[in-house]
Amino acid sequence: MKDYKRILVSAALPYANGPVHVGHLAGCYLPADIYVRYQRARKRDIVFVGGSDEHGVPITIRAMKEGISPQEIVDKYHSLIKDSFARIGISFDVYSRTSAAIHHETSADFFKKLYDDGMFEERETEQYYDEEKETFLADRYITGTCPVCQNPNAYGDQCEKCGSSLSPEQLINPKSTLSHNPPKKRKTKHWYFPLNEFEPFLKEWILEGHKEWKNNVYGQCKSWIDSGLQPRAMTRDSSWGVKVPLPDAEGKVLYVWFDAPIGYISATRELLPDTWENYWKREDTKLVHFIGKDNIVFHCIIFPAMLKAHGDYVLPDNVPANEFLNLENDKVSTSRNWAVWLHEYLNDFSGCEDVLRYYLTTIAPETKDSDFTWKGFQDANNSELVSIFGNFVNRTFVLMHKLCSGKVPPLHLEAMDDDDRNLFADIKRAKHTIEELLEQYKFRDALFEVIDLARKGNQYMQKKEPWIKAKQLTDDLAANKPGLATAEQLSARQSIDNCMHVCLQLCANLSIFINPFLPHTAKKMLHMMKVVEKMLDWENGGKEKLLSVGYSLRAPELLFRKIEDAEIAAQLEKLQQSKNGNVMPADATSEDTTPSFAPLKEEIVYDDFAKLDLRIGTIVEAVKVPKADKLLQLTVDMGFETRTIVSGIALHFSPEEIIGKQVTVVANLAPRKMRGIESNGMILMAEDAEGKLHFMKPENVVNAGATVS
Ligand code: B3M
Ligand code: ZN
Repeated sequence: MKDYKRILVSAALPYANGPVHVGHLAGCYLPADIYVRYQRARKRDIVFVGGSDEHGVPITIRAMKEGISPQEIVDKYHSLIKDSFARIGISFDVYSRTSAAIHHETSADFFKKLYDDGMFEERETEQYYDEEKETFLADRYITGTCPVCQNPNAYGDQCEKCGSSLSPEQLINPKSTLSHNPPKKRKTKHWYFPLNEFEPFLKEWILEGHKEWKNNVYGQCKSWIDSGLQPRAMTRDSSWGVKVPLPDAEGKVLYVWFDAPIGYISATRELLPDTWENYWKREDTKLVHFIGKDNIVFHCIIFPAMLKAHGDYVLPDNVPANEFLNLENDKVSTSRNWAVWLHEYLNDFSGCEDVLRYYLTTIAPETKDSDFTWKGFQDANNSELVSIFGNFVNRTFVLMHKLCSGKVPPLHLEAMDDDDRNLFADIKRAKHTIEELLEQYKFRDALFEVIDLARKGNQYMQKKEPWIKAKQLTDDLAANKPGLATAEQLSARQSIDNCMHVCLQLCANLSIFINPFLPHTAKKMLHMMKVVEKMLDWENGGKEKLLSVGYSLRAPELLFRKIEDAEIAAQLEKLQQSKNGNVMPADATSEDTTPSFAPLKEEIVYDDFAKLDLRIGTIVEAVKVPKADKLLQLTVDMGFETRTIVSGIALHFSPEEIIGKQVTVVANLAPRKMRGIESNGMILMAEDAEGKLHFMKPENVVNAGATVS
């Protein structure tokens, strides 16, 4: 391992076109924060940079749709995101933004340097243009009929129906999704970065030099490199972004993935105007990028190639990217509002910041996709945080006040037994294990070690039962038994003292170990122990004498509260409303969307399937449900009867356009009241990658009431 003098940590810059959700948090912000807090506690020279990504097509489109300027969009979300990060305790040293002047300057200079070095190739190509909206169109913003399967809603890059990958030229009757007019071809000039020329370097540097990177990261890099690298355009036609710093570049801006990673450099400059170069240009800096898996290619291939081309900068030592976090067995979808938004969580569970940090770390998608469930969240809180960690700390403090008048009792060396010594040894061992795991970016396992140590504390106390010994002493006193062996009483007293002493030193150690993960909790513990923050220095971990004998401590305060079933039910209900079509206005799609698929639900047997009664019905009437903009009240002819079904599709279809359509109905679903209307059944829909809904209907018209099996 290299001997590094300083560490620079970055966390991906979130697009400022929507709030952040728990998937983002688990994917990169929490692991980055845990790593940084741990390194800070070790007194390492470390800087943690972040900021909002405020350029790119999704932001301009969003602004156009809302009829406001891109700046207004990013202002709104930048503050919201920054504030949410602060509240959950992501301890950035600087949280900047790519619309900042310093970033425009930094990224334009970077581009100019590469340009002056003759790095770019200028190419003229023809691209689709929307004349009404006066903008070039990214492939995704053109739709038309698929030449392969005739699907009328294929995208310019892919047909979601037959899976063919397409280019806009192949679409029949292409239309702009912005104006719905046919787009026109226009000549345009762009600057291409010759990624292909960096292939030998990347092969050597990653495939040979970084075999220690996580399997998912290394694997993705390898498959990219193996499939051959192409020159990539590093500029776009747009009025929103960093202007291309060349005289003949009117209307051109830097490609968002060119300037965004440079945002890490700009943020460091903003924080340390005089010394930022130490962190970027000295070989003894360890640069670590925390990101989600959809950003791997940009951080492991494109940005390093840019840094290499520039020549002055260090390259990342590691990019510990995480996989995705799903939600209640379904992929997170911002357009469908299938997400747990961080700012909403913080409002709904005020004071429970660390509970989310805890749960997300225990289910972190470190090696494969994982699943957030509200039940899992509740269990993690109630049966781990409350019952193990909180319980141990609370019992220790309560008993210390009851049995030792609130003061740290002495440790009677002559009365120490194996249990006492073993627990001290466990503390020391845990420290080393946690350290090793954190250095290897294994946050989930490291947190497990901390909880396990608290569990050992509980077992120790349970075995020692100081309360029984205390009762013995009081009983003796009350009975005023003369002639009782004093030695026994002395031994009872010593056993109580030793147990409470050891437990208190364990509490102090636990506060040090839990601090990187649950900083709010560590702070509460400091307060209870009446010690200063300095005690949390990592080097104090493993010590046996953190709290001095005779020192009086504060009364206990509960670290965690129980989370009630009703709170969980309320969250599930909120999510369910999204299923019913409560679509989030934020179109928080990223520019380079990799299609991802919902994970398979758990296996069922035929009998489970056979319980479903699926029927074909015909919609005969449809009206909007008053005061519920997502709901339509449908009257469906089921052949054997006519039913009312409430469906959350009002944002996708107008009542007129669906009358007469055949649909598939779950006919034996128990009735449910929605907005006071009883809904008898459910209409099946398919959802495409853009979150658009499609009816599931028979290929040819069949009689209403026909069974589906
Ligand atoms: N904004 C994409 C994303 O949020 C992008 C990351 C930039 S990191 C330099 O997933
Ligand atoms: Zn197709």
